Amino acid sequence: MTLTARPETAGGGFTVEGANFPTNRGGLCEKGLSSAELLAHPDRLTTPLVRDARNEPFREATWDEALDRVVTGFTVAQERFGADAAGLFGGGGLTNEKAYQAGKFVRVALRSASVDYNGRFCMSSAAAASNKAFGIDRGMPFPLADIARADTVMLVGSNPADTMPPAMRWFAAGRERGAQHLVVDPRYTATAAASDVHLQPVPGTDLALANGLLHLAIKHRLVDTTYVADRTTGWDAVRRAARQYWPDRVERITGVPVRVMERAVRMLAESRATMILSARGAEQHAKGSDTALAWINLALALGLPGRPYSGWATVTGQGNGQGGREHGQKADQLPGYRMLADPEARAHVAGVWGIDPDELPKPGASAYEMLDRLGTDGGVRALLIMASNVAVSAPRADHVRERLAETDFLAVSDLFLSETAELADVVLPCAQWAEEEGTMTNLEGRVLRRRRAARAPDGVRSDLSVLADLAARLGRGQFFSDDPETVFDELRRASSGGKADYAGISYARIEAERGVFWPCPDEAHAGTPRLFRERFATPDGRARFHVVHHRAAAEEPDAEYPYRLTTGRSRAHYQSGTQTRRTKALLDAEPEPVVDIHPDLAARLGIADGADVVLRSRRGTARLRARFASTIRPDTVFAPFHWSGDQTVNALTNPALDPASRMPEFKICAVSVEAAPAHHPAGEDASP
Ligand SMILES: Nc1nc2c(c(=O)[nH]1)N[C@H]1C(S)=C(S)[C@@H](COP(=O)(O)OP(=O)(O)OC[C@H]3O[C@@H](n4cnc5c(=O)[nH]c(N)nc54)[C@H](O)[C@@H]3O)O[C@H]1N2
Ligand SMILES: Nc1nc2c(c(=O)[nH]1)N[C@H]1C(S)=C(S)[C@@H](COP(=O)(O)OP(=O)(O)OC[C@H]3O[C@@H](n4cnc5c(=O)[nH]c(N)nc54)[C@H](O)[C@@H]3O)O[C@H]1N2
Ligand SMILES: [Mo]
Repeated sequence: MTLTARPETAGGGFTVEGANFPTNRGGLCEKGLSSAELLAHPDRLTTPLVRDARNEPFREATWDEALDRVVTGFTVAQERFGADAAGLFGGGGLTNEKAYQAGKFVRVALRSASVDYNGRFCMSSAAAASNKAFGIDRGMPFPLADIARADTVMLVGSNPADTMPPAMRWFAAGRERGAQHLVVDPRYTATAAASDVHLQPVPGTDLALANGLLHLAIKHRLVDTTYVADRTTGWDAVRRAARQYWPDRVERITGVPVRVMERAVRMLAESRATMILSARGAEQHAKGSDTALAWINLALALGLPGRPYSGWATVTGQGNGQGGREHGQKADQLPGYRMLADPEARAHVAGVWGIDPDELPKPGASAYEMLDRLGTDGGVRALLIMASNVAVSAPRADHVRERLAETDFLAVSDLFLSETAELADVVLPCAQWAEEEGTMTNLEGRVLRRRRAARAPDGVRSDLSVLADLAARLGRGQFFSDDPETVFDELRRASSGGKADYAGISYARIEAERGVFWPCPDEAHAGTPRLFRERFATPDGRARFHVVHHRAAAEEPDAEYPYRLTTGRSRAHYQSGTQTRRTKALLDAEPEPVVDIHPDLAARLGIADGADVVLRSRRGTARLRARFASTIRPDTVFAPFHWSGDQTVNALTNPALDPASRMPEFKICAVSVEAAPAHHPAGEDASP
């Protein structure tokens, strides 16, 4: 996007316009268009805040005092409880430079294993599946614009009409050419409404559905046997396992009629170019990585990955959701998508960092596991949270807030006093996207420069310089820089030879070429817009099939909690809402969260349209307004997670984790639904 100075508008004289860029062709969604308002929002933090006890109010402090307190918090915890007692929780919204610096800061300055980030809640299941099947995790192995050239596109648990409006032009362009689209979603979403076929499964049954489609593909001889023989391994076991997924059984599990599955498999198999696109609906489950593998199995059996305008891809969420997962802010990972447990990877990165490989810690706990153990024996005691609002966005949020309160020391870096920052001992006011230099890697794997377009308010600092300054105060300043380009050049060396190889990508090249696709191993290399044309990133160059089986959700409905709750996004709001709940136009569009309930279910429960309802799960309650939606399955209710207080939907969600990716089961838990008792002013007796 471009920022243009226009004095008459809100937002400190800036308006945001979509730049005419190949990915979005000048398109922006309303959140992007209104984002300038946040640059000069009266709630922006412009001075560090500290307090001596959690029950005291914050007072303003100098940066010196605030950073000294963070260092003392870390040091005291480490002296008492060991190196891993100090940690950092990062974010997929951070630039590549900051994500890289965050991981390095924990390993080199704190010498701790305790670092992970909110991308664990976002991309980890798809990432685990891609790595297993293709040997690499780049969300889209082809440019976004290729969507317009595909003849059949199936979207599994993805609602781009609300979550990626600028990308919809590529879907629309495809449909104008005659492409057919299928949507798999328990709700009839805006995306489903624009498609040809809607499959409406019970939440948490996508794995069985994919295996059922594979069964039908085998039965109707639609498998691309030449491709399977030439480009894959593991097919025989998967073919045998698919026998168990005969159509009637799959209809019983998923609720998708056999005739709809029959139609879907023909559409996928009998088109010249077919894409299967996955997103959080299929992935945020305790079996999310196996579910992604099931869809990859289907794509491989049909011979899609590596074919023109074909393949399997996952639609990455956050601003830097792709780059954020490549540079080492993940508990088990080093820059360049190297693995921390791999001796060669440790030697390479330690060499670039100028330390002994033995100084590098072992892999640490994943995001939810870190939060769950805060303040306990063996857990993190002093934590810095950078770019995530976990008090709202983490599963089982009431428990997470309790754990945050149990830390010995908590620091939060944010633009606003988020619900998480409210719990801290020290709050660091940071610069935001338009106010600093850095790179981001978009959902296609294209590395882009984000230029500084506005002056940061006086008093705020960039996360990059905060981390460098903290390292200096910890006596490790010689290893860190606060200059984005210097950090990026070091990142290039650290990533060199790794899977996400940025070695050939410089600031100058990104500028001149309007972005460069990784892998790009040297300056002479053109970058890689399309992966898998000749080989996959596995040692033998072949993609791998994996046998995966359906199982129940970690929590299925029962007598006490009879309905399924699934959660996700609404169009006008972003994530934990810290930013969009402060934007007038967006708040006007959607002032409060609603829970979508089928009118038949509402009638049975005596709930009126627009009435307040209380949702209850084994972990907590939330109070939301009912919205009748005949577009949702009657056994399922849906709520967005963008609000806080007694509207915190994550008070309900289940932190059951996927064994491979450590992704929590955001997309399904069992709840009860009842009409809310009327609100009574405080102090008044509510009894009749
Ligand atoms: N407006 C808006 N846009 C956003 C964001 C935002 O907060 N607001 N966040 C960004 C981020 S970080 C992300 S990760 C992306 C996410 O983008 P999406 O994945 O498109 O968004 P979600 O709403 O989380 O989930 C998509 C769909 O999954 C469906 N679903 C729920 N359970 C299941 C299931 O078991 N199976 C299937 N097949 N579908 C299911 C939901 O009904 C929902 O329509 O959006 C990005 N864009
Ligand atoms: N129930 C349920 N819960 C979910 C999901 C779901 O579908 N259902 N989706 C999950 C997903 S996919 C995601 S990505 C997470 C997102 O949830 P969060 O991790 O909470 O993400 P944000 O709300 O984007 O929080 C980012 C915070 O960082 C601040 N910030 C923005 N830019 C910067 C910066 O440059 N530096 C610093 N220091 N701060 C910055 C913002 O003001 C905001 O307070 O939520 C997850 N939670
Ligand atoms: Mo996300």
